[in-house]
Amino acid sequence: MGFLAGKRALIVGLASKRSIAWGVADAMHREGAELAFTYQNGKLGDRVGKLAAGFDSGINIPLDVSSDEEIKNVFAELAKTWDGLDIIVHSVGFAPKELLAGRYVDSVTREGYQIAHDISAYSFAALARESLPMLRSGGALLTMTYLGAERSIPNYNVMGPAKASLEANVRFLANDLGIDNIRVNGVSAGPIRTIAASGVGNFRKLMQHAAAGNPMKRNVTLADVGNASAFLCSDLAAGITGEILHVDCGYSTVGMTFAIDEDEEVLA
Ligand code: NAD
Ligand code: 0WE
Repeated sequence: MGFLAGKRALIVGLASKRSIAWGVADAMHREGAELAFTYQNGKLGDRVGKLAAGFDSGINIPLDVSSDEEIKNVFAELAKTWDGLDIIVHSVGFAPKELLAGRYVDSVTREGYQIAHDISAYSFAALARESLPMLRSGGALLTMTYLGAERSIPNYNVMGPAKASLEANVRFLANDLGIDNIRVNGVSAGPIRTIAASGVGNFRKLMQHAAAGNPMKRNVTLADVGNASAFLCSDLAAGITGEILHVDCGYSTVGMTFAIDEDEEVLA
């Protein structure tokens, strides 16, 4: 029996087979969780529906997290088939494309700042609030974050402050919901080539830099992130809340790296 047997999970942020949400759904499905999905818009509805079917799920609900009504509606819809919910995976992030280029100081605007924080950070708190009536004891909320929350990363720009806000949301929600035996955590993933990443210039170079600069000399995989996420949402992690778990092949733990094969006498 899988370590998520008997758990019901809502997955928010599935767009393709390359989505981090797909890696999480795959690991959770393998470990015996029952899954439900949301899709951002009509264009994605059919695609997400087919992916959901691949995970033995017939639940696929529209959700644009910029809409209060749609956030409320998700749980009204879910309550028609499920009498309770154990897990929410929030795997959503967005900033207007123009803000993810050039210098932060030049690109940031009031409207772009608001959109990035609304979609990428507030939406996690809003989902938590609206899900409370159906969330069961032993449940867990999980979100996906990135090192740009903690350190400046070229071009990540306004998403850095948005992820910092998201990570603070993890800690504040964890404090509120702990008494109800509901845990709240984040996974800080290393770079993965997803749809969100493919819109970013020079992402290949960033991936190479990340692999060369971490102890394992490789990039993280959807399975790496999915397995850690499944663990955090399971009873195996019953004592872990308010935490950001780095799944980045150790990139964030090193202070300096030397290139392999070069400068042999320095390494020796
Ligand atoms: P993705 O494009 O597959 O997923 C992003 C999802 O966000 C999509 O499903 C999209 O529909 C959804 N979304 C965007 N705006 C929305 C809105 N208004 N309402 C509802 N949904 C909306 O890309 P991904 O890389 O899997 O991104 C998932 C999460 O992982 C994001 O929070 C991202 O910041 C985070 N993350 C990604 C990486 C990476 O390198 N890919 C690394 C660390 C963290
Ligand atoms: O969080 C992300 C991606 C976030 C993202 C991506 C896009 C592209 C398309 C948010 N909004 C948009 N808006 C769009 O219009 N990551 C962690 C992946 C990522 O994005 C970067 C990175 C990394 C890593 C952007 C610049 C530098 C590094």
